[in-house]
Amino acid sequence: GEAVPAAQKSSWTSFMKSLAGFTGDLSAMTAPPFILSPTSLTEFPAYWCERPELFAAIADGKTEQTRALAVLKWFISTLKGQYTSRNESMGSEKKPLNPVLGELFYGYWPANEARGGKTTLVVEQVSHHPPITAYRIENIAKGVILTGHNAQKTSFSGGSIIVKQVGHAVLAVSLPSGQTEEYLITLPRLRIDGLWYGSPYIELAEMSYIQSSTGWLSTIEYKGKGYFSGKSHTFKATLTPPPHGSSEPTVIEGTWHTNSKDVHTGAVFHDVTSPKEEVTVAPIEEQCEWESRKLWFGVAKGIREGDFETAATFKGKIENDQRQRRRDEATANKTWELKHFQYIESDPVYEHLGKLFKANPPTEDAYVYLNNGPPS
Ligand code: 0T9
Repeated sequence: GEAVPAAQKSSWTSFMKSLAGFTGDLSAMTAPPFILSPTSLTEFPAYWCERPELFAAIADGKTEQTRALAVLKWFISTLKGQYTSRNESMGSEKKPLNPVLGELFYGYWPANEARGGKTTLVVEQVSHHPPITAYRIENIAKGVILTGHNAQKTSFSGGSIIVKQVGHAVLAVSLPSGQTEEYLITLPRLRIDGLWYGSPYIELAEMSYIQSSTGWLSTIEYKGKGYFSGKSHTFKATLTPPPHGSSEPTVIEGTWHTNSKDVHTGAVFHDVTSPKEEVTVAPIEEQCEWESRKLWFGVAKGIREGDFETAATFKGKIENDQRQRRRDEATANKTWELKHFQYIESDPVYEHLGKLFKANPPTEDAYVYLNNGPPS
């Protein structure tokens, strides 16, 4: 294919061959230099809040229904960033840096009223093998909080990588009444296509759900080219009222990377054609050793400048350091301690809200936030 540099053609072909029949941890596989991204997966949770005004606006909904719609609108509006932004910034999907255990990513969105006020982000790599990333996003003034974790199960089929996302997120809104409303968010399946040409891109498939503690449920169905609209990145979302109520469902249709409409009224629902606001991060000099951009600095610089030897040298150092730490822990009969999260085997919110829409699996583990992020 054209996207593969001539000198890396054979290494891309062998990478593709090793993908066939592959199941397990894709992130640990060595890939040819042209497909490497200088960004670590610990940065990805920032995609949840690149339109922080939509996140904040959830608190302004006057009814259970309007808040459920605001959650759906915010969620749909994150998809463009989550799943197409590497294509926009780097020409195709790329292989992110595989975070080390304990890697951190701190960021915030400034206290700008037009963007909903100050919002903060805390991310921690809570497992290396398999990779699991936990995150917390808070707009304290608005009382809107998102807590979640992400892992992936990957397989290869029909020339595409199929990614099942493992993990979930819980969005909590504190209401003026003193009550807290919760939303359980599940994640869509991904297909990574375009691999043979060396220009991978993501399409979303199947369904994801947003179940509110009020009973309102959003069911989001994803289709790509050749399905019901023939267009890429198509979705249909249905917000269903709680059973036994008198409200009507709302149906939204559109493409998640552009805009969508309420099918009955024709009103615009979401529109992500306006500029987003990327997360603000402290300058590297002020970061601690575990913060992603500081930790990966040498590797990222090498990748950006096409100096893959330097990138590999720095990567080797990070990996050796990690191996040594694991050996030391084994000798001392200790395990790595998480900094901002505590593991729980079953998330009570998932268990409770998952029942309402028969979530599969019926229970999931989670990482509880310890409320000890950096001062903001
Ligand atoms: C959570 C997101 C996730 C992480 C990435 C599959 C993937 C790692 C996980 C699911 C975010 O909220 C959303 C977006 C992109 C997902 C990544 C895309 C991707 O390719 C990687 C995997 C591990 C690879 O690097 C595959 C090899 C590569 C050669 C294909 C580009």
